[in-house]
Amino acid sequence: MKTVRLLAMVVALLLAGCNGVQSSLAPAGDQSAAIDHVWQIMVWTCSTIYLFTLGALAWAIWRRRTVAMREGVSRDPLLSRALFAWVVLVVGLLTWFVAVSFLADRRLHGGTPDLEIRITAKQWWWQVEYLSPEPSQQFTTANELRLPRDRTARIELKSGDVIHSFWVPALSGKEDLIPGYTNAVFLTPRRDGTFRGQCAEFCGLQHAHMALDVQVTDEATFRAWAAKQLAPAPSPSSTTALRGAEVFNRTACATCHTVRGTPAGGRVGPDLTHLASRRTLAAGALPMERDAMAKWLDDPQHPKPGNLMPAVPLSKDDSSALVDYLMGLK
Ligand code: HEC
Ligand SMILES: [Cu+2]
Repeated sequence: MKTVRLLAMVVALLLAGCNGVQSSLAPAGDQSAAIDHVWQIMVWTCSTIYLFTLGALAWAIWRRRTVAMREGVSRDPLLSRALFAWVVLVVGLLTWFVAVSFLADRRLHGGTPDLEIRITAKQWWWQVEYLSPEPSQQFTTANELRLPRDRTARIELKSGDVIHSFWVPALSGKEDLIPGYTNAVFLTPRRDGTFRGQCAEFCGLQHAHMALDVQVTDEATFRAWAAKQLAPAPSPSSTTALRGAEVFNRTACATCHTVRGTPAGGRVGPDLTHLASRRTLAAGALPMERDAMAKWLDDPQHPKPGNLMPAVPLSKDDSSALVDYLMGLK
């Protein structure tokens, strides 16, 4: 009974790994589907061969016990023919695997893009720029990637410091972001949803807290979002928020962060123009909530030790006003 329950748990865990927001086994786009296709072919072929080989081994052991012991080593010509056929089969399968992966690889980088995005990985967050031939149509955000369904996005990948790796398992395979070099991935999502991306190359202390929130929606929703992102930051809507804005611009915040439409133009940390429209704080380390924001400002080194934002000493009132201001940056 115990064994059965244990087995059931193992199977449940395995199946759980096949779904969810960060699984390459639940492909939500053309590129991940191409990779999944190769994976399915390989895993099923190899499993079949493995079982077949084990079966043959068991049969050989059984025969050795019963027949061969009595008759001595078999010189059956069928044996060498069978061996030859086996070699041909193995070489044939390997060649097929090579062809299948080659074709899948070509599918990963094809297509004419409908939109161009540049992602720059930094220790330990993602800068996301939506590019356009029209400079007035470009905007920058951070730690989230929104994509329209059934459109192909070409994503230029750069690094601001060390090597990182861009990986949204539900949409595509890994691609490194290398200092001084530009890589690219194509993403063609086919299913609405929220997916999780994760830096997949150890890049320092907070490598694990370097997540990317990916949201795929229909094109109209995407366009509405992009239009809002393009706009400058909303003006503070209360007196405390106004005071928060003043604190932000008076202290070190403004030297590291940009809030478009205000004097703050720093480029060290994430663009905060529409910060509160994101779902997480600090690359997935915290939820986008008032309390979490207060905690982050009070001591950024506590939830994300080693990250490159220092604690800025503020009075209690200034700090709470600052939270008001930031939570209003929708
Ligand atoms: C020395 C530069 C620096 C200063 C000064 C600084 N920050 Fe940051 N800030 C960063 C960096 C770098 C990050 C990204 C940290 C990470 O996620 O690893 C960040 C992240 C953030 C985030 C999370 C952004 C997101 O997209 O989730 C907020 C909010 C924030 N800072 C607000 C502030 C405020 C408010 C101040 C002033 C009290 C401030 N910062 C001062 C560098 C700075
Ligand atoms: Cu990284």
